[in-house]
Amino acid sequence: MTHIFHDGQPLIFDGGLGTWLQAAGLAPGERPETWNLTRPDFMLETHRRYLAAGARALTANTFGANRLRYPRGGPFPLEDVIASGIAHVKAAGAEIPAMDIGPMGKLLAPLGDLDFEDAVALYREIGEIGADAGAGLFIIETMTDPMEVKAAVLGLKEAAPGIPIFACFTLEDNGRMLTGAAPGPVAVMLEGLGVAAVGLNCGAGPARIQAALPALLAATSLPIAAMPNAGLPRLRDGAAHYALTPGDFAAQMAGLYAMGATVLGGCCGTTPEHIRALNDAVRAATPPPARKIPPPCISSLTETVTFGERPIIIGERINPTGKPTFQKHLRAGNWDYLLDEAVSQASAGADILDINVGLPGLDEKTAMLQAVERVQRAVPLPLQLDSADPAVLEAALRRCAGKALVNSVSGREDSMQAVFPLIKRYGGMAVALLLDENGIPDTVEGRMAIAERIYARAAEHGIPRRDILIDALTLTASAAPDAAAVTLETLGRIHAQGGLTILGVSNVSFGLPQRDLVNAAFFTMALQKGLSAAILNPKSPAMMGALRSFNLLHGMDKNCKEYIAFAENVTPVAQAPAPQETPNSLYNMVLLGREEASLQQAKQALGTRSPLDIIQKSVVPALDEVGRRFAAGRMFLPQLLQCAGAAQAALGPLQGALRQAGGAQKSRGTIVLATVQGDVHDIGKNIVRTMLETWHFTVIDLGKDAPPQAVADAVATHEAPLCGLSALMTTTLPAMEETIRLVRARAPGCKILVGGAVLTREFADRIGAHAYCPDAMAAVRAAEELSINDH
Ligand code: B1M
Repeated sequence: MTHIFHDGQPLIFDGGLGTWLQAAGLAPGERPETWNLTRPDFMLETHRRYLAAGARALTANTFGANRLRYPRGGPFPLEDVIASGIAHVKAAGAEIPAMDIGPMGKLLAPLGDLDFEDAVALYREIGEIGADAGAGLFIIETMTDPMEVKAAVLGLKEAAPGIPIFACFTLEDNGRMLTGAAPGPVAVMLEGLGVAAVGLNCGAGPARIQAALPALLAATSLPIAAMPNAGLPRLRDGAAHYALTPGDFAAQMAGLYAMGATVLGGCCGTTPEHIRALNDAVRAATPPPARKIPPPCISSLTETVTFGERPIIIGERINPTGKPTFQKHLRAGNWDYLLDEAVSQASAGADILDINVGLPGLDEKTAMLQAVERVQRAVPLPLQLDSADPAVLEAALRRCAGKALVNSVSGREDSMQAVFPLIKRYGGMAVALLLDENGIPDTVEGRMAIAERIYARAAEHGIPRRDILIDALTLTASAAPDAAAVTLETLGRIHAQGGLTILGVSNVSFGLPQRDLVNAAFFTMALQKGLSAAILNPKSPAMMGALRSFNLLHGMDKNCKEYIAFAENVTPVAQAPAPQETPNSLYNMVLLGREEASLQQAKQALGTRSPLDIIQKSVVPALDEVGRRFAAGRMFLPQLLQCAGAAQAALGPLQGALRQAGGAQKSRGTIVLATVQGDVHDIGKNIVRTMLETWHFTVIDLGKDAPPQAVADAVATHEAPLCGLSALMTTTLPAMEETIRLVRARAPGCKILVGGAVLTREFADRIGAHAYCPDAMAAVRAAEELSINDH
């Protein structure tokens, strides 16, 4: 990386390209990257101006160049667009010719329909083209979903492992990414994935980046990039104007440099003049203070867990070994059971959750992927991925949202050869068991020798000691009375050498009565020897009592706050956050995101209540509460998705019952129904569909995110007298207006019904709808009235 970073020097990038091209006459709808082919002289001149302004790295005009936007057989071949873009920055004399890589423009599943591995393949393809064309650096920019950044990094690494990657993302007003992810934990994940720099770009300007910078600087030792817009855009004469002059921009950027951002450039609205001023200001500034190396850590997308500061608790309960009920639910695909374990361990104080789904006869890889995806949606904690099969570990590491703990590697050569490359490729910390081809040594010396071998082999794979947690192995005390002493002595020695340690505690008491008593004593002894992390049942009051007491006695619990809070709430099984209504009601199950339980509750409720009553009084209020918690920042997108899944599970039997009640009858007319473009909310629209079908309308359902033209075409093709549109977000109301405009132009006789939480009657009137429907029943009444009036 020496050719990219000059010691102690800031690395200056260029500024905005998209806005620069717009100012030069890029037409609405015209793809900026096509100018690489149609306006090569202009592009060359642009890059030269940025070079003259002091940029060492020039970004090729390739931000949106991907297969989704440049399909095969189109007028501009993707290969040519990218290759010419990179050729221009090279011809302009770039010291670092960087290939610019933006989001695919489609949301990843489950929010959108782009599969994670398909996204990896799309990025791999452009990485290969870029590498062939001579890119010296990949810069990923303007990402809003951390999983898309992960897909991009994996794809680019697979395409060209030798080309360094910078990964930049954009924050919302609340300082988080669109999906609720926080910058620090995301940076931890990206450092684990092996990028060369992380940072922030685009957004509202340098001030927004300044607010997030301390969290980034504390989370990673990587160079930090800051490439903001020239402030907020204001619309003047139909064009965007950016608030910051070159001088203002440069002054604010010098402030970011002083804080520690050393990769600097501009995004929308910045020009060669902004970069010149930035270059001058930064060169005149005092270099930032030396960075601190953050402690070893893993992360989810919202939380970071560090090792070596205080004991860390890893919940052991998601593991079917010896648990017949868990095994039964796992085989039946009843994920609620597993999610209950996840939530209850989190609320009992676990810092990390172990996930093990190995069961004879079960497809472990598929089950692991399901478990990982579901657990990380339900709880914000980082994960410990636990499998004896490296292929299962690899699949889980690809999908894991964050940087995981990998359980486990041992001193066996085959284990180290299989697991260390995975940790290097995907990031992670390792649980390393002190056993080898000859089994578990009886002596401390024997175990220490394996530890040294593990450290050495890890280093050969580029994994430092600090990323390894040594497990000195807990044996059963009743069978081997001296074993606990050997384990504790080994643990103490590793700790004395500055190494991190971990133990699965419960095995020590196997075969004894009142196991928790022995476990808690052993755990306390291990803590005293310097144990960094324990895998145990956090729902056991004895174990958590031992931990809280230990922390208190070691001065790690200011004012005894944690101990007192724990002591006040000692219950055998910690409860998940308490929702309202009676325990287990449908409302609660939707609020907790339990799919299977919601389904069962809905079926049960049908015994005593009408389907419509259940929808209106239980499902919709639960989703409203979810919406309130989301708006208040108490729930994030993964939980929102989980709750939406539970609501949909409940709606299955309810909609079935509604249809049955309707019976068979001749159609009362055709209605084209859709959620408008840009909007993926379809729960309400689906209820409206069922209700209309129940009342014997024929529904042509165009689904969600429906382009205005597609709706107008469907109305015309089916000669539909009615059209129903749903929109749930303020940002998608313009799409509703546009759809109505097209439908009315195409089929003037068609009557349009609209609904969705953000709509008002006034707005519906203003955009030319014929009926505003606050709920699904209103949609039926409106459809009846409008078709009668039509006749
Ligand atoms: Co999101 N979401 N969501 N969301 N989501 C809202 C709508 C939000 C209000 C939450 C909040 O912040 N409080 C907010 C919008 C804010 C705004 O613009 N004012 C929001 C946001 C911001 C987002 C994202 C941008 C979050 C993000 O990514 N950061 C993202 C958007 C992605 C996109 O669309 N491009 C997003 C994503 C999602 C999920 C995918 C996770 C999920 C949707 C899953 C799905 O639908 N398949 C989801 C959910 C579940 C919600 C809430 C919690 C619930 C929506 C719902 O299903 N309600 C919602 C908060 C809320 O509304 N309280 C929220 C129940 C449903 C039965 O009601 O759809 O209103 P509703 O339908 C009713 C009536 O309105 C009427 O009849 C229905 C039945 O009575 N009706 C019609 C609806 N359409 C009709 C059409 C008709 C007639 C009647 O004629 C044709």
